[in-house]
Amino acid sequence: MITVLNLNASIDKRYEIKDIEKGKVMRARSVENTAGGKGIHVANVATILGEDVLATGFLGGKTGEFIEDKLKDMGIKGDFSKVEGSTRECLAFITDDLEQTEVLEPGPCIKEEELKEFLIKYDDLLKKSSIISASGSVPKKVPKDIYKTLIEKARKEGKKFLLDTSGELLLKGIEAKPFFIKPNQDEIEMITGNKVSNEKEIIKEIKKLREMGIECVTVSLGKDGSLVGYKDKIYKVEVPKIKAINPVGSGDSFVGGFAVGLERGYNIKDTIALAAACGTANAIEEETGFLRKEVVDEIAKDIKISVI
Ligand code: TA6
Repeated sequence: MITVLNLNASIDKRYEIKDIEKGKVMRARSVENTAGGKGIHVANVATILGEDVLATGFLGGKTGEFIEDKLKDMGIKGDFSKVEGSTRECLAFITDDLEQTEVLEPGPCIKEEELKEFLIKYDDLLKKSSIISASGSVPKKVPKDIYKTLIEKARKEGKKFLLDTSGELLLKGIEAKPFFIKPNQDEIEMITGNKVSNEKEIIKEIKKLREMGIECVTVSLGKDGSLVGYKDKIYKVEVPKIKAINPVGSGDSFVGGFAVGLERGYNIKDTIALAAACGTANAIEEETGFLRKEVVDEIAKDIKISVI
């Protein structure tokens, strides 16, 4: 089973609006509410691909109930710790120029007992899981070394841990050497202190991260694919050209595909190909963190992976 951690779930509210002007009243043309948080996108993709997936984290209030209902509609199994605070909402404004402006709420305050309860649940889920995937931010009062703690626990159980987060959560998390990370160029700079502006520099930093004990380091190059460091090799992944409609959630879809590849025991090349196909398939859908299995299969045929 793949266990997906989404500690800071959210109702993602997507507004269609003409334009955004500071200090003005603006009326949205439409609003769409979906279950979000990066982990929920990961869980959705892995579920669509047919794997046994369980999503966990904290949920509270009416917003938490909304997410539970949505997960049921999406066919995603969930086992969340109930908290007193309310699950957050994240707002995305799509303006007529097709730019997306986001406002992400911080999330509820998690009490000490609530965190303890979650950790007990996690220990239990670890035993039943083969892979753990964690994405995104954490709610208020959750310690910044939470992912480090969760990775150490997974390591003791011999379970692979995929970590896709940012800032201090990532910095502390990598101290526990997760199996997989997916930093962007700014995050690489934050971790290694070195600016990267071209492929050669990215490869150099991927190698450093590998030497730190992280088995697989993936860096997205956007529409140009990605670079993946695994064992002593660097793979260049090229994806077919597509007409992107909504690339938000493509990183999460990549993680979902990667988790599925690992779960199925694919070799690294096939795992990367599935991940890249999922990231690309998400970008041609309007819905964030969604894809179609048949589209993934088609795109996978055109993914090119070379060792450089
Ligand atoms: O970028 C959009 C998104 O994936 C939304 O689903 C929203 O919930 C947000 O990211 C969450 O990101 P965070 O890092 O705050 O957990």
